[in-house]
Amino acid sequence: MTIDWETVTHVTKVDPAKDLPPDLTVLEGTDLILVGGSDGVTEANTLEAVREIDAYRPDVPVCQEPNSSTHVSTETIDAVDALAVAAVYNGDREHFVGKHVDLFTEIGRKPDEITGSSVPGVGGFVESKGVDVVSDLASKIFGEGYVVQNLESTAATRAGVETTYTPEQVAGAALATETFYGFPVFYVEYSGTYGGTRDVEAASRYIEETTLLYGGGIDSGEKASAVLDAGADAVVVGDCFHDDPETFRETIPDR
Ligand code: 1GP
Repeated sequence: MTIDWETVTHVTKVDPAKDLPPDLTVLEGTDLILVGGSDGVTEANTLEAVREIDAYRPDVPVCQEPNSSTHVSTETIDAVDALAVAAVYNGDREHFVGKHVDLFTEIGRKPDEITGSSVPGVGGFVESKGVDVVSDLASKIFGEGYVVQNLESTAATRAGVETTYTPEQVAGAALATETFYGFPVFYVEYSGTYGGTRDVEAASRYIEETTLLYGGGIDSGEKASAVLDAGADAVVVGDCFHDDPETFRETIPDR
């Protein structure tokens, strides 16, 4: 399934290290699922969460958002519609460049597993097949330009974020995403706390083609509406989905 970003206004962030709500009907109305987290995530619990959610909502795209290449396998790639890979502008080098090269290096190795190209004598046939497999895998991946704005969050610690961006810098990162890096998504990340609308307003000035996501502390319809009204294309809701599923329903915009 390809992602039609034009139709996405509500994203659910599922942390595979946490339990899913017992009643998955709360997912009615969400437009896209991102499966990933900062703590306790493994390839196995990612796969389990992806499969459970995909079985319940086969009609919405389910994406893995890995924070390590060790959480990605040929099975997770097969199980998801896409892989969303964060590039953290205000993180350390590892989180803007290093992990991505690791991930693509890992993907470059997968054809050996899939095609058995390490077997001597199969030669060019497998080699060319291998290239196809690599480009198939790689085409499932999209980058997210990220700005992590809550220094207290695990996401900030993990990504080596030591300073937040000013609204002017957020706008600059948004402009760079749209015109220079070309990631399809720009993500204002306040993970765990509500950051208000200031950064979204700043970022939205420069974004036309890029999808602008806001995540962090959305636990009411009012906050979701405020962020969408400020220019976000979609809100991302994580904690509230796991901690208070009934309130989570209110974060899904009426259509
Ligand atoms: C986290 O942006 C998401 O990556 C959602 O944040 O968990 O605070 O809803 P919350």
